[in-house]
Amino acid sequence: MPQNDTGLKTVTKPKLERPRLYKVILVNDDYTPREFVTMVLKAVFRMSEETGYRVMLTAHKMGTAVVVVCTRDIAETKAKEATDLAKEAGFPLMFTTEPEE
Ligand code: TYC
Repeated sequence: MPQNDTGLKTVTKPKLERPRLYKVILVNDDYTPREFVTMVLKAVFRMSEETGYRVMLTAHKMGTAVVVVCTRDIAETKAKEATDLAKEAGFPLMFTTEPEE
């Protein structure tokens, strides 16, 4: 056991950091129909009609809305899945991710 000049033994406790969490962000645009945005929120993020509509409306009014907070891996997968669904349907709808402070 190492000793410092106090003569006391020093014990180092390994500190495990919590994994950083990421936000999935819904971005407003002028072209994607409201119903389509709500449908994607229901399909990809398992939201109810009411919650999906409310989140869609928040992005529509504020420019962006936080959809969910989760691990980086899940956030990136879901954001891509949702953005790809829109792309396939010919809409510019975008979901992005960013780390939580
Ligand atoms: N602004 C779109 C419209 O008026 C609807 C919309 C809402 C699009 C939210 C994207 O993230 C969005 N048709």
